[in-house]
Amino acid sequence: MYSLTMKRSVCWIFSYVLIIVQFSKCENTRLRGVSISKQQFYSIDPEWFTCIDGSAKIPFSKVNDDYCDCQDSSDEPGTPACPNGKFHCTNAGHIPIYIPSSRVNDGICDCCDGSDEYKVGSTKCINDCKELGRADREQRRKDAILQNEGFEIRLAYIQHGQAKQKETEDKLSSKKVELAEFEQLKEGKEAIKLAAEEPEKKAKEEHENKWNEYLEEKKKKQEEKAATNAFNQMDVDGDGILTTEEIMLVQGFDSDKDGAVSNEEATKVLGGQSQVDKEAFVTNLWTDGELKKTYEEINKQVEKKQEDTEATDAPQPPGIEPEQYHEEDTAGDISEDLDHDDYDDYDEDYEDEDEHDEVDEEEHLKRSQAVLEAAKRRRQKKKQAVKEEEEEKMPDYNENTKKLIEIADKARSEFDEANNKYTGLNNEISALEKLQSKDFGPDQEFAILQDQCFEFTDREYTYKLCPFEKSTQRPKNGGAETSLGTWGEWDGMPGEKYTVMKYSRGKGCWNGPDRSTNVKMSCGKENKILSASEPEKCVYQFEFTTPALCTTKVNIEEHDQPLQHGHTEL
Ligand code: MAN
Repeated sequence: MYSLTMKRSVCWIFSYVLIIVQFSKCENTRLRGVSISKQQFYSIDPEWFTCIDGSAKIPFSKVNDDYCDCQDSSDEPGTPACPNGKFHCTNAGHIPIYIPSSRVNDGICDCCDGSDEYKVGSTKCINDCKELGRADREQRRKDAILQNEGFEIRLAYIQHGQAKQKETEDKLSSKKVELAEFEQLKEGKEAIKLAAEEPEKKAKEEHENKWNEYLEEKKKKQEEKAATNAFNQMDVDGDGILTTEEIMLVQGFDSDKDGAVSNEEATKVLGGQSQVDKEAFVTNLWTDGELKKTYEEINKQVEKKQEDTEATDAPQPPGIEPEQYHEEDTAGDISEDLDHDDYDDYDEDYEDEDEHDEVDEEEHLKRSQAVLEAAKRRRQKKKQAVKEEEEEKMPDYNENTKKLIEIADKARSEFDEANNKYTGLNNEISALEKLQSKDFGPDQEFAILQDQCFEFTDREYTYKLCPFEKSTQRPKNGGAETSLGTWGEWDGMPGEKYTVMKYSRGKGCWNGPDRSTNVKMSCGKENKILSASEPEKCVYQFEFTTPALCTTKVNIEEHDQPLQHGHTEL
């Protein structure tokens, strides 16, 4: 038993030594600057070498003799002799690479094993491939762990996204059912509303018509009153007949402004007649012709004159002499402004010149003031009365109409409520449909990013990305946000569609395009903006990592192994 084990061990050791010897031999015979995979071209004939492209056949001694013979540079893999030559660094323990053969023996260490600087007396390079390889493997291991963590997160994202998608679908179909129900309800409420509004409208119209009739009647009466007053005012002899002679006394009818009212002018005022009675005046002349307008104009002027007179503190008899007024004159228009009371006072004061002389100046002034103030008060009172009359409000509706309004109000508010709910539901459906139309990736893995925003701040700006919504920029030290685009589409190369997001139609750039953003996405354990830049004016680029793109699970053990020769050959 013992001897058998011993024998086996000796055999193993022997084989191992043999392998090492063989490998060393192989390494020893490997030509400088040639990779294992290309070694075969140099081992065919020990005497002759055929250029790899077949362009020439040269004695083997001319290989690596620092003179370029082959067009494809294959005779000088280990020297800088050929212009396009490539030198292979074995870099045992790390990653083998090719370097341009011009870098061989140039005094700079390019290969981590130092094999590119072999000339005697040239730079001494240290071989740090093992350390670099170890660090590289460590880094790759870490990356792989992160990628695997990202992969697990991605699975959770997929679950979340698919659940969300289902939730949206379910919500949408139940909202649609609800909408159909509400549509019916809304239509029912609308019919009730219309039915209730019909009698309400009728009753209100009836009430309002009555009110308007009343107003019209009132207006008519006012007009008649104004006409009667005007008539009485001008009918100075009070005989109930207005003659051209009487009209000629009213200065305001002097239409050609020649200083006197002519017979023609007066006749025209009376509608071509020489006289009219009160009834004809009130019912026809006043309302038909220009008379009313002219008369009102005269009144205005009188009123203005009166005010001017008050302002200069000197009561003057206006356009028509006080004695011309008839007793019947009671309200409105000229008569109001030229109120008898004023003129009674005025007359009393001025009746007897001698007496007047005796009135002391101060007393006279006081009386004048009192007259003016009384007139002013009366005018204000009149204006107030007119205003109140104009503002007379329509009386409340009767009880029956009020009841109908109440019923219609209730029907309206119930319809409004149903209608608002219907509109609200419609909006919810539109929002859900919009959400559903967004492409959250083949497995819904990007859905998680919706409703989240990410920021990145550089020297000048804070950039914000709200995936599937918008991209913005705002000055770091405060100021308004500028749109760098709203969600457009996935814009990756064919086969990599989901690696670039495009946001377009942002704020217009002065002398440039509308701002837009491309988001380059890659696998990472976190959702994060790594960088933001503006490679072209108003075209922005973000680098963004997300677990949603960690699509493969890596075998961590593989990362502990040095990379195989040829793995990264150029
Ligand atoms: C702002 C920013 C910049 C942009 C210029 C273009 O300053 O949006 O990113 O380059 O406008 O005028």
